[in-house]
Amino acid sequence: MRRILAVAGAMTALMLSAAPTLAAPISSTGYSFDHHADCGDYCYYDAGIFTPSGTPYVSGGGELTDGRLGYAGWSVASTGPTVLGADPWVGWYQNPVVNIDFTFAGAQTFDSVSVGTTQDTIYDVVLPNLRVFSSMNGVDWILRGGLNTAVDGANDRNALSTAPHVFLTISGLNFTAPYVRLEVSNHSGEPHSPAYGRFSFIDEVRFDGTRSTGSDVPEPASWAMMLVGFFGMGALLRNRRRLLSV
Ligand SMILES: [Ca+2]
Ligand SMILES: [Ca+2]
Repeated sequence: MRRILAVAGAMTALMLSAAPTLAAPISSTGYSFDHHADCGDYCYYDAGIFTPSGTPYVSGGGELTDGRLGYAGWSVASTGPTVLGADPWVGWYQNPVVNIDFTFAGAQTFDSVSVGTTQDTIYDVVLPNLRVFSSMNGVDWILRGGLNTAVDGANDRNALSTAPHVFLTISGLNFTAPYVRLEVSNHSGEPHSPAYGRFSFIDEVRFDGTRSTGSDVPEPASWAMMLVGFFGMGALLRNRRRLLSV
């Protein structure tokens, strides 16, 4: 009987190790922010699609999660015809603090948030400050982490550079929620040129953590292990019966 219990215990351990979670990038189901098409003069809309040269941007949204990146030089078009090279970027300066609220398919466990951004000069496009909040209902928000960037000319990249830009990563988050807010703050309190504020430019927001598969039903591999376990127990019982009959 002790051996049967041992087999059952091993099965349980295997089932637990096959829990329906996966360490991976986490995709949002959508996001919203109030200034996606209202970012002031020299606005770099969240167009979501390329627009042919000479036509206005279309406010379609989606650029922050489309996997398409700009270059370190924001003025370089990534591919295709664009009104401005900055097309892959979402940017603004007349709104010093912008909240971007992401929605997920149920509560997910987040480890880090990474934000693609760039800087040309400290009086123009500047690396933003970031904060991450979570919410269970999309209304009440809890601060989970953040980082302040130095306003430093050492971060400058040529506006025509085709090198990769930086990702600012807020790590060690470890919270579980269906809503995540990214607050982007553009150093507006710092001295800046009177003609332009300091722009914040973002081209992509990435989330990493432990993604729920959204199901408690055992996966095929788990079923296979259970069957192996049952057959193993059956074999043990048959052996016991044979021993008892002898
Ligand atoms: Ca993008
Ligand atoms: Ca854009």
